[in-house]
Amino acid sequence: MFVIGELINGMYSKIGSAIKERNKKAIQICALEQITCGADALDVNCGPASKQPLIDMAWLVEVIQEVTDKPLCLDSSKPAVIEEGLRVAKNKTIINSTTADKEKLDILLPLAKKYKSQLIGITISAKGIPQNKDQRLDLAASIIAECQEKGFPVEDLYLDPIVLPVNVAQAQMKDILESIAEFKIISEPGPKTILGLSNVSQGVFLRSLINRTFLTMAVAYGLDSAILDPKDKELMDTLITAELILNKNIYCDSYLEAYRKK
Ligand code: THG
Repeated sequence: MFVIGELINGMYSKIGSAIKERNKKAIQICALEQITCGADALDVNCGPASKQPLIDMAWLVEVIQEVTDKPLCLDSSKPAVIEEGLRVAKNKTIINSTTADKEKLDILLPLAKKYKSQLIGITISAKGIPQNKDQRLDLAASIIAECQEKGFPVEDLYLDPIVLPVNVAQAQMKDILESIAEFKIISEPGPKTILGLSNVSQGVFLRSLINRTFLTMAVAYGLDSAILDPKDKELMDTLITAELILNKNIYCDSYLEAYRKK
């Protein structure tokens, strides 16, 4: 599982103020802590309250890459903000994200090619959030078709079925899980799959339990990558154990420890 740490997000009040006050240390500590806990890459999102998102994104990328060369997942709904991140990034990048809308793909696919970035496609369109698996598959197929048309390698595409909070969309959880398996067989070669795990428990009690249960199920459906809180130790232990059971890492008595040292 390719783990993307979610904590550098202006949505968290501590990070929001660190961005505003240009508190470089706080961002760098947050980056390094997530990596120590097992993050393979870091999501970078200046948050909904940012008044100068282009400048904030460039600052975040520069500050983070002073302390790590892990890939950066540039998270914004505004293509100009993503481009600013791509422009200053020395590390590998993942664009987070394009929707299935042609206008968005027309901007972000050429950018991904120009900067040799990977790309996350979320199965959402101007028509709104999908309500079932068929709608998710239709949107996924149109993103893949657009990649093929524009010569962007589908292996560098991550498709995201869009996870909704379980208390608002309980009846859709099974569709979301099945979408993960079905996205991968739309094309040959197929895309990778990803999701924003913490969405599932937003506004819900027992968040950590819900997160780790959902992640375990998603792993069984073949999930490749997740944006999550790597500082949640029980979540990371559950992930490593789920992968052990699916024969994705070698068994030994001290497998948790062995995996962390890898
Ligand atoms: N897909 C993709 N990218 C994404 C998401 C996704 N990026 C953003 C988000 N979803 C993933 N990241 C988070 C980060 C934080 C939370 C949820 C998802 C979260 N935050 C607390 C809350 O809202 O309750 C904030 C608490 C606080 O303020 O301290 O839950 O789905 N491609």
